[in-house]
Amino acid sequence: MTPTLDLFGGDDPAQHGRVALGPQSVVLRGYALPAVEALLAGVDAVTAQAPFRQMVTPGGYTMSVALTNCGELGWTTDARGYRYSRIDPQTGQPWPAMPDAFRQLAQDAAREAGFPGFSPDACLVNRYEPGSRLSLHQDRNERDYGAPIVSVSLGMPALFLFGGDERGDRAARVPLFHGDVVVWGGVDRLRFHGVMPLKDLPHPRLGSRRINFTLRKAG
Ligand code: MD3
Ligand code: FE
Repeated sequence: MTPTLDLFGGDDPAQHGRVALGPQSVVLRGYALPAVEALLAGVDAVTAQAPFRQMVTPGGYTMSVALTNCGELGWTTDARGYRYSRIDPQTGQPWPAMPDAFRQLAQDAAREAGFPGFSPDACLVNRYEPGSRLSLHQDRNERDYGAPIVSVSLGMPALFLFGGDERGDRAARVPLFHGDVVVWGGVDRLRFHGVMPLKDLPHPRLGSRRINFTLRKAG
């Protein structure tokens, strides 16, 4: 009997819609779907303690994306620069604990992508509304570029821009949908990336919002 070419991973749900973006970055389509309600409960618990807010860049622009953090370390920006901090500058309190559902999903996805033993200490939660965008940037505020970054997309779809190691490199456009998880590491860790202005395509569960959270080893 001739085996069928296993283009789509057959019956293994872990292989469902796996799209390579680079040598060491992969989209796991719908990987977060079974955990969505637990993840949204986590977002609500975090934002009850540390509300979404729009921060100002060192260049003086107010970001169109609103953000908050959970975990030991949180990413912030102000007129003095970008950095990770243990204290939320808005509340003066430590950032809320990282929900177990976030940590577990990130660990599983990282292992799936070839990064076993991922133990994040920081989670940046971004909230997009129609028109919100993120211009091309690198994530360079983490101490150790050896650890991957795991990103989880919920709500409205976004067109993600995935560039190269230099700002001017041509960027691929990759749609990211509700429930998609992306893992970025190794040689892809410092690639420029961004998000195109969001269209208003209301999502049945989240309305005119997109939530993206990224789990990182920052310290
Ligand atoms: C590629 N967030 O928070 S997640 C960010 O959809 C950020 O909110 C975007 O970029 C968002 O910094 C994209 C995907 C992502 C995160 C980190 C990366 C892609 C990455 C680091 C290196 C290369
Ligand atoms: Fe980024």
